[in-house]
Amino acid sequence: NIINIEREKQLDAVKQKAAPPPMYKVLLNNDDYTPMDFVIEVLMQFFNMDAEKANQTMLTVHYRGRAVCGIYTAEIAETKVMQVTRYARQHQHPLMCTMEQA
Ligand code: TYC
Repeated sequence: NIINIEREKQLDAVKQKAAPPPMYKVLLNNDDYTPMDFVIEVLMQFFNMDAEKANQTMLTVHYRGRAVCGIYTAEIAETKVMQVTRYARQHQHPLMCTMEQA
């Protein structure tokens, strides 16, 4: 009956969850000039990696061309890209940090 139909609609409305936001991979790209130790430092400072994980990730970039450093919402991913790029340029390194939808 109509009462129960309306009641079910209310329950469905309460159960609705917000759609998850789109997520973005933040990547480092290889180049011939940025020192390995600088890349490791970036991975530890901006992506919260321990020394072991940072070393592995740096080597993945060095040998394979790129690696995912983290996956974030758009605003956080954009901030990582800007912070890493500013830090690399301050130190006169050409390190490229990019993002793409996960
Ligand atoms: N290829 C660089 C070198 O041999 C090291 C490097 C690693 C550079 C990762 C960038 O994202 C990078 N010194």
